[in-house]
Amino acid sequence: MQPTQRRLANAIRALAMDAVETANSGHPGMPMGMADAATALFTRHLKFDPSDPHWPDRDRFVLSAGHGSMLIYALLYLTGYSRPTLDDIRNFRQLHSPCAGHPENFELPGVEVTTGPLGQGLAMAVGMAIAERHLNAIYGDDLVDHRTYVIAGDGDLMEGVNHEAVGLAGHLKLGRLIVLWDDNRITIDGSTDLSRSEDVVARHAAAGWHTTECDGLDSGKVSKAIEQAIADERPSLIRCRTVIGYGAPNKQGTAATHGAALGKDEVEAARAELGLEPKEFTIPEDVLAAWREVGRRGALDHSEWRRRIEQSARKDDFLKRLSGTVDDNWLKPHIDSLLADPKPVATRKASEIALEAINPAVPSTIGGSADLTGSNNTKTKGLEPLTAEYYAGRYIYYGIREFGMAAAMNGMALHGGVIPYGGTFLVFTDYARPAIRLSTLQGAKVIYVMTHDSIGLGEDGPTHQPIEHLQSLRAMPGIEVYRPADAVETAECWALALASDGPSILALTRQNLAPVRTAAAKENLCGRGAYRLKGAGGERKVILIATGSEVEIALGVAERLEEQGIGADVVSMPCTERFDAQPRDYREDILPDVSNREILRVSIEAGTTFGWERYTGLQGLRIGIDRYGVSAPYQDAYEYFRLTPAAIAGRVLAFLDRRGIR
Ligand SMILES: Cc1ncc(C[n+]2csc(CCOP(=O)(O)OP(=O)(O)O)c2C)c(N)n1
Ligand SMILES: [Mg+2]
Repeated sequence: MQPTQRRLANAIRALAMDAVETANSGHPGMPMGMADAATALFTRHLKFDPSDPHWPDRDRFVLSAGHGSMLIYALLYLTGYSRPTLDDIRNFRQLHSPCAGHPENFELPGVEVTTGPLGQGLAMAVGMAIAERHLNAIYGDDLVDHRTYVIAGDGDLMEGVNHEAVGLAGHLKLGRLIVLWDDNRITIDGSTDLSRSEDVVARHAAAGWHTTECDGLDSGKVSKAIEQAIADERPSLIRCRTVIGYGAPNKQGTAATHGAALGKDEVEAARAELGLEPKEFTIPEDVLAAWREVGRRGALDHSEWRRRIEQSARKDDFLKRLSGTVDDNWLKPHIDSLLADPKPVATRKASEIALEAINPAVPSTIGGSADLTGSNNTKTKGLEPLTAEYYAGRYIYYGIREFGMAAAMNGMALHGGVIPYGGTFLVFTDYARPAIRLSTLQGAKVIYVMTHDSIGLGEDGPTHQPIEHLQSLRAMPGIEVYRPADAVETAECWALALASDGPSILALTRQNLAPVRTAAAKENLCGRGAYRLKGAGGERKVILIATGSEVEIALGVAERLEEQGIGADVVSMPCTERFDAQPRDYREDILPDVSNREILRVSIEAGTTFGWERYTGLQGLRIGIDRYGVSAPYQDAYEYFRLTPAAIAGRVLAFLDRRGIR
């Protein structure tokens, strides 16, 4: 006789309880409360094949309530993924166990996304559902036909990003997105009555979602609700009424089960209550066998898909696209055309011109903007909007949803087959920052097109003028921040971002910049992160290090210094992270020994000077802005902050005099 669904679910409860107890850390409540719902999903609906976790047409499962990580670890183990092993689970939350505190996409192939920061899993799932419909529109049902399932807690639905994600999903009618809400009415502080009185279901309905409710502790009822959700064309919210920590007789239904081990006595009591094996980490043979059988079932769908792709005329195209490799044959002709006709251009415009070459050559790009399309210059001529009526479109109007956009882009990138890029003002990376951080942690290939990158945006004033943003983004591990100085550098940076495995940020100007790169180069110079744009005429006394719009200014400063007989290099540094990764002799050549007091190093960037000591040395001079900006035409703002060639040259000369170098 087959074990009941409840016994299958109890295997999840047992593993969650034991792992948290052993680690004396973690969250047993959510996995225990949602075990039946997860069992319904995994045994009856989810399309997956543990023998090939990367099968492109698998359903995506996102545990948005990432604190309940033991739920997914238990499911992956039970259904027969090669990892985690039972030993991995025994080592839950310990150093080097893939069963990390929160699910990490880079630790276990069955974990699609990194979750834990509440709200973002669901918001990423929206991006996955967009990518699925987009690829379906291009390649058809034979190759792309899957769903995205989410388990979300009260916290996921309270976070602000949820409103952005739900609004976007409803607008785009993402019917392949199905969210199971763990409605246990408990969060860390206690009852949700403490902090929430909105009607969550009505809010989703108002956003164009299909909604339904069920007893989340009855897997048969959850399964029926999932069937209804599948049948409905809208995105679905299934309100699963559950009890947190279900099965722990004295603690269930309370916040005590949320984030701490149950304790020995309570675990024993739960074992008795649920009829579990007396020994920890022990799953009855018939239960494990039944779970493994569930895991094997997906092989059939998978082999049928394989047969279809083998017969498909689009096979090579599809697989190449999913591999993420990108042609860069657009780059050279594009740069040649820029060099043939040099003219002043804002780098945001240069980015658009580059995209005019990129988008036809790289069909996997999906552009977009958080309601600043005309300012971010993200939409090229050929791009049709991606809408509920036309998923094949390659441009998304995200609305004023920076965080939602960034999270959706993470989901798209992790889904695979698309390369998302999206724009807003650089200052509003603050609104998107938690998702940018998850791009870096997950290695998601997302390209952030962040325009209006300094006081150079002018009249919009201090609320819109980034000051600390560039340096704070550079401080984030795992992302390349590019600040190109002209159209050629912009094209080079785009090529680097497209070739990267991870996320990139392009910081681009609103104001026009004169071309600084006027001759063809043998290599992508921005690839070095920093390079000598102009060598000193006379004996080198000064190295001017500048980025983006300040490179042109640095050239003006150098001219004035040379007139005074002071040799000055100008180093353009579009990407500090790349420069730091260069071999030592290259770095030494560009920026010789910091302690060399005979050569003054000067950084010039229209933003905080914080951190530039790294390249100027403490003895160097750092030119920047260490306060908020001003509302004024940009030339006046530059004058006001003394970021002009004349003013900076004056400061450099005075500095040299003080140091006795001149
Ligand atoms: C953005 C964010 N803020 C705070 C936390 C810390 N945190 C983890 S779980 C949790 C409570 C979530 O409540 P709920 O989603 O209802 O989960 P349950 O207690 O029901 O398992 C909080 C505040 C977090 N992980 N992410
Ligand atoms: Mg809750």
